[in-house]
Amino acid sequence: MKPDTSIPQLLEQLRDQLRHYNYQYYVLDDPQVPDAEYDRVFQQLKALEDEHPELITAESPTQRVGAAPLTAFTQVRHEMPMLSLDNAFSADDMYSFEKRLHDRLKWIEDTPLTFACEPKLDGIAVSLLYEQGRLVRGATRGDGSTGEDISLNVRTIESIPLQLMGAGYPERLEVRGEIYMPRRSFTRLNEAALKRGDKPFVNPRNAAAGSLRQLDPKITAQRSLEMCCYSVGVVSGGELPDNHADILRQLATWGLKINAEMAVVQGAKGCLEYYDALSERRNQLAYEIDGIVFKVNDIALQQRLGFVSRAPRWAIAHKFPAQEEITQVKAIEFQVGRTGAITPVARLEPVFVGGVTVSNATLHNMDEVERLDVRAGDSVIIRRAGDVIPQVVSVVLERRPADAEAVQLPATCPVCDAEVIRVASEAVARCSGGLSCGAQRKEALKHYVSRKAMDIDGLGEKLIDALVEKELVHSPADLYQLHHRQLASMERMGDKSATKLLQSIDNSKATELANFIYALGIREVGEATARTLALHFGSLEAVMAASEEQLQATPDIGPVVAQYIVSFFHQVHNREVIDALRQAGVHWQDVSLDQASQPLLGQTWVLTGTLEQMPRSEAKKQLLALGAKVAGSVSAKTDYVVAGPGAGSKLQKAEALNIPVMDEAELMALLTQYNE
Ligand code: JCF
Repeated sequence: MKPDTSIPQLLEQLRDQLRHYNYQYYVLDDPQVPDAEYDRVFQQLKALEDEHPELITAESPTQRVGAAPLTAFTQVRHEMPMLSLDNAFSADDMYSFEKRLHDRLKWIEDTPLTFACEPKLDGIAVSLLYEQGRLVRGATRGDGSTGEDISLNVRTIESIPLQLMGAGYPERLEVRGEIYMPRRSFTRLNEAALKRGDKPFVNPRNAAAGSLRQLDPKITAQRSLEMCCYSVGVVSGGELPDNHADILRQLATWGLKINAEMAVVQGAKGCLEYYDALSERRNQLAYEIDGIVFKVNDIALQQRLGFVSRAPRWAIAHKFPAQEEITQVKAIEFQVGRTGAITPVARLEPVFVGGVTVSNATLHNMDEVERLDVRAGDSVIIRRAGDVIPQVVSVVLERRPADAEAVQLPATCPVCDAEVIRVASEAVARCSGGLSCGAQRKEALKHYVSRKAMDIDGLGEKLIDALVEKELVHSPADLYQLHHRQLASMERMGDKSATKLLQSIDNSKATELANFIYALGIREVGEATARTLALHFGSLEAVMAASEEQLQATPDIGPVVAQYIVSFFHQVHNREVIDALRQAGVHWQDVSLDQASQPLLGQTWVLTGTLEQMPRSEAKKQLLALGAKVAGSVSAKTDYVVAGPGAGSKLQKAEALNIPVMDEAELMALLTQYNE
């Protein structure tokens, strides 16, 4: 401490520094110092405040959490009502909106109106009141006139400044915006809830609402909420710019978070272009949005336009197609997969949701059916967000028919009548019929012909179903015995397509060991494991002869998979099918030992961040020696990313592309294993 710095001054310096770091991190999404630096300054401030408790202020960054739980929320009357928005659902609605504005304003200029646009966040509308730059109150919108005082909860949200930055803010300033939960935080929260056996939140909006409605601010503090500001309410003792976009930019200079996608466009045409561009990126945003808000940018024009009932005439929300819809469950059926897994599926009254018509939704397993307590006849909420498969999120219990019965796992397979077995430790129930079960045979065949397996073109699902049902095909080996006449007589098959199909069945005879192993459909043996087996053992005979111990000695194969492999080859039926396939002419080249010593052949790796146990060049050399390619940037072609401390954009990209990431310890373990 410099001798001329007083304690109060030093305290304020530390607080300002923390506010600045916080602003960079939470508002700009652009941290400039490591977390450790923030923690250091925070601890320094905390220690100094502990020595001088009389100098603690409510705006100190140390004061965000720690308040005692409330017993109830108090009501807050909004000085200016918090409005809702009119909706538009089509381009036509947007042109009508523009026309209404032109008519009312008697707009005769030949330039279109200017609009401010931003994504409409799916969260909870709140009001923040700043007096002399200090946050004095946070309130929910409630019914627009009266909300609840959630001051203690909003104070825990790091993107909400307790003290405005800079200068020039009005003496009283009410800022309005949306508190929301970013997708990542939502996923993390629900994963944790499921792990504890708690009920997950249905969507990020409910999670945000539930987190804000906590009487104990310590719970809110753990929920990673954010706030984005979109307008002002009460403003006194100061001036703001004369247009909406500049007002928001002004708020940003005071440390308030505004939406990074905010833009200014001309006319309904410009609005629609913005809408289309953002629709494309909707699923890549860090948060969920349900549309775009367009506002007449000029505040003087907004004032001339005024309000109708509860909504401003000068704004509109152009909604995206809904991602949640309500529909009815017609039935709950059980499907049998390739490995016998019995999956409950909800057959739905078709419903348009998330841009497609959905008529089925998987219920995953009986645990999920029990968790949801979903029954035939129920009204359910279906959600299809992004490209994710449709989910049943909840049952609307008040609409349940009186006679709806709870779903039971069938005792026998719905296809082959064999016993259904549910291992206590597993969520999945299985048909014990094996390949005597028609459903498993069909699925095994579909897998066998699939592109990454034997790649037989022209053998679609329907045709396989028909071939199995007509008993023309029992096992993959039967495919190679099919005659032109049999194929041509199948529904929707002609002379030509039969010839083509026979040709591609014939072509599939020349294959590779890894493809063949994968095509066998051994439980848990995917493409990568099949390749590992091929490269490590070199021949099918060697794989078939391998013990569980030998299998486990190869990378990526644990005790469970090893057991599946051994038991697969142990079954007489499977050995017979393999023999028959080879008899029919299916063949491949064994993998030479040279290649076998290159288990990473064909894989692309990326190293990023700092490695501490060996120089990056050495790690690269070893990976190359094992047959991998080592690339400098992450792309969809990357197989693995090794990330050390300080990894940045490459790691982010890998996560975005769902590429497996390992740390240095995992890499070392892998290298050791291969080099033994
Ligand atoms: O992001 C939102 N949910 C959002 C809601 C954005 C806005 O600009 C809004 C709003 C509700 C009312 N503007 C108004 C006037």
